[in-house]
Amino acid sequence: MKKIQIARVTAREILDSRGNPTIESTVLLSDGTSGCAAVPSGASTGAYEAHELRDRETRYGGRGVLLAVYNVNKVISPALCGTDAFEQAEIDHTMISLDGTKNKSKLGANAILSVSIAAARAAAVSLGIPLYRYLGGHGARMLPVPMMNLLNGGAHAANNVDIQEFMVVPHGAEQFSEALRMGAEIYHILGDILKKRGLASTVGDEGGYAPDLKGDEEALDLLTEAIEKSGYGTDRVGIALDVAASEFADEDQCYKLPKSGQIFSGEAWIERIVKLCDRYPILSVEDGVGEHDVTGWKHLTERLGQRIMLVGDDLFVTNSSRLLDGIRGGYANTILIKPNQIGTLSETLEVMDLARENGYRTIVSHRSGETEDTSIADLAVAKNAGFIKAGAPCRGERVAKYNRLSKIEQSLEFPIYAETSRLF
Ligand code: 2PG
Ligand code: MG
Repeated sequence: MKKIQIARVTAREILDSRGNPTIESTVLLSDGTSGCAAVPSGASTGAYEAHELRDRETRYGGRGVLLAVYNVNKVISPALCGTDAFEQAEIDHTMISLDGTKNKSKLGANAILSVSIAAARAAAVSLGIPLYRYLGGHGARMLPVPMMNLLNGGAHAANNVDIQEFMVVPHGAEQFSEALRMGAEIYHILGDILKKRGLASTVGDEGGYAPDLKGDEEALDLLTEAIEKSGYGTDRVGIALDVAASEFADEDQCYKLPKSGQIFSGEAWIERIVKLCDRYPILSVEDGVGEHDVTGWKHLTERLGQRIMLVGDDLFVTNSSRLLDGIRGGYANTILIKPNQIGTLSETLEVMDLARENGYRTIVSHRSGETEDTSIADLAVAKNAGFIKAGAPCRGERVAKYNRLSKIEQSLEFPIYAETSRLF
């Protein structure tokens, strides 16, 4: 059989869902097939994430990505030309060594990841199979439980709410498409409740409503009311929070909420989270404490680790060595998976395997600045991740991921919906 090789890689600057530039790359193979991928961008980024290369000059207020585009066209493309298209590890390692830095700051993690995913897509197209099948083989048939962000706060909305994300989790559905319907119905019921109370029903970066509220409890009351009104009940639909506490944890591990102005000691802050989990049907808390607060993470895990998913986002940044610290230190029990935090597909797959081997759950995640790229949907199915968070069932760049999952579910002969109801 003739070897199929990478013939050329090209990149371009496109716009993301916030109107900021980002990079899209196309990998062309020697058999004439090609694959394309675009990279998202975060607002509440972790300190240990791989480097997103920006031009830092006047265009787009310094956010242009022409340097990253240049790196793909002039540095990565010649280096990958002739590489076997099906050797994803070799493709990724060539780019990692070409970059040579620890955090991919020379070529840019955005440049490298766009090529890494585009190469996998091209290989799948060349074989005539979907991306999830190419990445996950025949064992890939589990649809993830969607965590849908219905109320936006923190760095994602210009309102007075400090917690970044209030999500509904329809884990008691029979199948993914039913979970999607449940989430969308609850979204509209919540919109009606907000309008009736004279609260704003305009949306934030991830498509969730972003009204001014009296506090986090009001957000949780509203969400619980919408779940109850939908008729599905809180035994089939739970709540997940992304506190994004790294945004407001200070060096002494005090928590100073930027919008409400409240200040908590580390201990009082954990007590507050435990109370919220006791009072509301919360099943998952992401970044409940800050990324540097290892003591806080250990306490939180001792208090809640047996009954709540404690998710490390800024804490682990999709990085195997940081996850290993958590496994050895006994903190958190779930990892958020964002490919652009680490910068290649191979490293993303590796950390997902490490999590599974050590009993950590995985949630594949979008970024707050997204594109219409749907590769995270395929990734979630490929690795039987169990969960995906891709925002509200609103805004094209969010629903693109959910619609892709519905399509995958329809095309599978024996799809299964992550059977989490037994776990909660
Ligand atoms: C998060 C993400 C996605 P951002 O904190 O989990 O919801 O936000 O992309 O801004 O880091
Ligand atoms: Mg987060």
